[in-house]
Amino acid sequence: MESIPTFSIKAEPYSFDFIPSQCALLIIDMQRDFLEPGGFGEMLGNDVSQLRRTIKPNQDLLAVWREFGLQVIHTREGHRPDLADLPPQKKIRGKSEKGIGDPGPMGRILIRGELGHDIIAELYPAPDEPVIDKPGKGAFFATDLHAILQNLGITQLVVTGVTTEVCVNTTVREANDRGYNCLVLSDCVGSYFPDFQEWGLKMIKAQGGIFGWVTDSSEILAVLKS
Ligand code: C5J
Repeated sequence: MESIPTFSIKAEPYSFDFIPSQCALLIIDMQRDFLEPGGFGEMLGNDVSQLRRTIKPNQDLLAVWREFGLQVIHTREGHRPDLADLPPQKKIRGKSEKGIGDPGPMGRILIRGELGHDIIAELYPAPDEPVIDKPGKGAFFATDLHAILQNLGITQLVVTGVTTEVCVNTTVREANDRGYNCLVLSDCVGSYFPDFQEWGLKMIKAQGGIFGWVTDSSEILAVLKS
């Protein structure tokens, strides 16, 4: 029987067995409203520079990933224009003056089809890269992500995007429960809050990798380029 090419990547809590043919790069919610100055995230008082530092490492990784013809999948958090998939409690939580569905700086806030909901130009999906529109924080809830991964024969995910403690952590936990091995890249995920960034990563790799592995993009790029 032919063996499947597997490469060891330095990671925490121990090395990750990277199988390129069974691995997808999952880029979470790199949307204008979360990352761009003047967007919804900044309107809420968040420091978008904490997220913007992830753009360049994601771009570099994506370029190499595409060069090797490996699988890429993007996600976007957002809702139907008629708000039928928006839980009322998600709409009112936070008690902010403007919330999901209201007119925002880049169109209706977190509504599919609006400018602010779309992915930033620097990481814009290629036509053959699936984009998962998710109504929740986790990319598996109420989406066809699991079916797509199964059809592609994917068993492991390299996870990047924003925000570390919210949509990245929720997705990694959902993936873990569905049997996927997740490698999270610390320089390619971001939080508005530096301590949540630190603890969000610690929670993934704690207890022998209870939800997955953590490394940075230089480790995987070194293997891909070697
Ligand atoms: C948030 C996300 N933070 N993509 N969304 O509401 O993490």
